[in-house]
Amino acid sequence: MGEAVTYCRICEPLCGLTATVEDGVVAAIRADRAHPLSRGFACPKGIAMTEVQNDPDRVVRPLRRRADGTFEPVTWDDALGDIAWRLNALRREHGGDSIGWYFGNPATFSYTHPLWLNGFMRALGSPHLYSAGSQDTNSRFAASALLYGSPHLVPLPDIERTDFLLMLGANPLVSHGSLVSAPRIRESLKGIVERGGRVVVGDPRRTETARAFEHLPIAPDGDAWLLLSLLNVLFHDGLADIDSCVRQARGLATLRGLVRDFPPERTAPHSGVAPDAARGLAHDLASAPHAVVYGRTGTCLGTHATLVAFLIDAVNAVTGNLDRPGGAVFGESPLPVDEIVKLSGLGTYGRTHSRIGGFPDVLGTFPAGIMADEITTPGPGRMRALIVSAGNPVLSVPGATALDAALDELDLLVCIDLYVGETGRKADYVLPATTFLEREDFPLPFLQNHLTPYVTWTEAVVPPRGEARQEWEVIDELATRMGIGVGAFGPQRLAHRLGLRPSPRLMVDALLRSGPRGDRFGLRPGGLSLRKLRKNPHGIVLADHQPTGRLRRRITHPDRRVQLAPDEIAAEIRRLQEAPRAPADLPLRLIGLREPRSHNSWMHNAPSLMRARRQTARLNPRDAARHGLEDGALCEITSAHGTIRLPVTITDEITPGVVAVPHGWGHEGGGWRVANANGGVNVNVLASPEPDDLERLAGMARLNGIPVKVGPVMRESNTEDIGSRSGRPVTDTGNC
Ligand SMILES: Nc1nc2c(c(=O)[nH]1)N[C@H]1C(S)=C(S)[C@@H](COP(=O)(O)OP(=O)(O)OC[C@H]3O[C@@H](n4cnc5c(=O)[nH]c(N)nc54)[C@H](O)[C@@H]3O)O[C@H]1N2
Ligand SMILES: Nc1nc2c(c(=O)[nH]1)N[C@H]1C(S)=C(S)[C@@H](COP(=O)(O)OP(=O)(O)OC[C@H]3O[C@@H](n4cnc5c(=O)[nH]c(N)nc54)[C@H](O)[C@@H]3O)O[C@H]1N2
Ligand code: SF4
Ligand SMILES: [Mo]
Repeated sequence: MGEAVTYCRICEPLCGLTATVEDGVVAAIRADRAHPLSRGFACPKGIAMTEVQNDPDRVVRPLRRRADGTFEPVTWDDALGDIAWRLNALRREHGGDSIGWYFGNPATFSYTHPLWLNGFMRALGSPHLYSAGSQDTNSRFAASALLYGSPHLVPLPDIERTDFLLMLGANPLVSHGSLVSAPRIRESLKGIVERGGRVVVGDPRRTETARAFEHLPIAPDGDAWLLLSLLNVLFHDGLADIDSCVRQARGLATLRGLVRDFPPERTAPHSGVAPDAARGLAHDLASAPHAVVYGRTGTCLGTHATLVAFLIDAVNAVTGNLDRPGGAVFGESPLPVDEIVKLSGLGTYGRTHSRIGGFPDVLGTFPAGIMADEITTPGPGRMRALIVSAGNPVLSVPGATALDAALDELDLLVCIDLYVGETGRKADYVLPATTFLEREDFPLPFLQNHLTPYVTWTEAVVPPRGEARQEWEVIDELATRMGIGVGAFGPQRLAHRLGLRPSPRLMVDALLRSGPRGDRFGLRPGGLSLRKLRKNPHGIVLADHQPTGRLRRRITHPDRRVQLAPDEIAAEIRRLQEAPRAPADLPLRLIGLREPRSHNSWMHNAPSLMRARRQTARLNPRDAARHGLEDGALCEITSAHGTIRLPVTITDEITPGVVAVPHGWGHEGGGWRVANANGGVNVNVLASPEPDDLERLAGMARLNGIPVKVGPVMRESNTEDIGSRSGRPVTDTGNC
């Protein structure tokens, strides 16, 4: 029996874990008390990773789908041989751009997986790269590209030093923080109040976080209006930090003009925030010694997500809080990230546009919401094969019904996953991936998100179960069989084709050593190297806080100034005002919510997380009464695109006019038996499958603020039950 120190890769704080290993098997996971940041904290999901690791339902051998829909085990050699042959046949006949890849959220927690798949797609010359980003953060990256020239320059809320945090559409007491890595974030937030400061939580639901601090109820999709009104008041009442803006930015006068027509009286009907409250908020933000606005998924999944992300930074800039301690700070990585992004050409926004819908790429990816149309629309560049790694788009993207159907039209679907899930059950092959406990790792994309600069390295805790392989190994082998070179850089691809393969860990070592804190290969003793990280298994804290005052050097616009009034944003503000009203027969707005014991769609097979739980729709008492619903009754929720049925939970935590339903439920994957048995429905059948309904600037899925109606289920019939269970639209719904 032994103990291995590692870190959790389920969500962004990356808490330290200690695994007890018996005979090469993980027997238990505990929080790592010696981790300098998480200091003995781990949530139930992290602990339950033991159950995922040892799950009898896990895929541990390559599987091939038989004609009857069941799966049979095959060898890696057979699977990869056939996949390579079929992909090459498609390339010959239709070109490399007939092959697509969707990578899901867990992919970004591996230091190798995203790099290798990017290299593979580049080698194919295919633009069909999709990710969970268009359901998550791409609006943030697009806004950063407009503001700073670099999509990867994402500001962090400096919650350790701020006096006033306005948090929009985030629930860190459940999510544990996103686009900011801060283990023990609850304590950090409490610290603001203990210092005499305030935390205001703008959310349509009185969430766990809102309850712990001050709740500002806001209308779904109302954030752009609220932020425009805050800017309006800041300018109108002479609260703008003009000196700071003049030093840092350009376009201030234009921005001022753009927000002139948005006094709080005008925005209140849209934002749901009373004029006095909006005014007070603007004054409080301006007068706090250090203040910051931070927005997360609740602000990213609406109609104007990029505009909202942009306005958040604009408020931070105009109050003089951008790139300041206690404001919005730009994290630095111990790797030369800016240089890597520049050299690899990975930091793109709008360099190419999608075949369907003409959407700009964000970091080389197109919106996942167009995948169904890319598969079904004939013509050059039609997507005919799709590889899905660490993703479950059938449950996670908008217009789930359309995607589910479109997958049947593919010539080849391959999933690299831990389970046969709802997407995998449609696949020709499901290839077994290692869990994070079975791979070495380095928190590459999160290094600059740590509020307390920190770096770590972990070795694999146990060997892969069965025949599971790491994604990069699968990609490498597939590329070799296809006769293409893998690599983000041209020379790397050439080297790969010539059989030269520096190991990923060698790559990390070289980047660390040559990075800003590196040992420069011995020239700077005590500097970072992989060897040093391996000697410090709990990781190394690099500084107390992220540095500030260096933004100018990192902005890549030619004038090195924050652009406060790009044309795209002016156009988006016009579109906001022209947005059509929701149909009168769909009077409620649907939003999502995350639960402490779920993780998107993939932890529902862990028995300890599923005890006494079911998916319900949360509704305000007023709306429940109005629509004839009692607590626990089955209700029907209908949008313009589909219908689902769920039991109702009546709670005054929901703002009137809003329904909240968690996503990630509705399992009917071939493999996960516990998940399948727990019922629930796929809420994303209610979201629009139409590319025209995606947000314009980043192709963001509109998963929050969907117009719906709610009513009791009056009549039962078997077909309708199957429809709701599988998340397919129920056709006969005439009882709402
Ligand atoms: N309505 C609504 N929809 C949403 C959201 C919402 O708030 N509301 N949120 C969106 C967000 S933020 C996200 S990130 C997406 C997530 O969307 P996806 O990433 O598409 O879906 P997940 O449910 O995270 O599925 C992850 C898959 O990866 C597998 N997996 C886990 N670990 C590994 C690994 O190490 N390697 C491999 N190869 N596979 C692994 C799991 O078994 C699972 O099948 O959902 C989005 N969808
Ligand atoms: N337990 C758990 N933790 C997770 C996950 C999980 O599934 N479960 N998923 C992980 C992932 S992939 C991500 S991306 C992060 C997300 O991290 P967060 O964004 O912090 O988490 P959410 O709970 O989605 O918070 C979004 C909030 O926005 C609110 N909201 C909805 N619509 C609007 C709106 O129009 N305006 C405003 N202002 N608010 C709105 C919702 O009520 C919700 O409280 O969480 C991560 N952590
Ligand atoms: S909070 Fe996230 S990173 Fe920490 S233990 Fe839980 S799942 Fe893992
Ligand atoms: Mo996410």
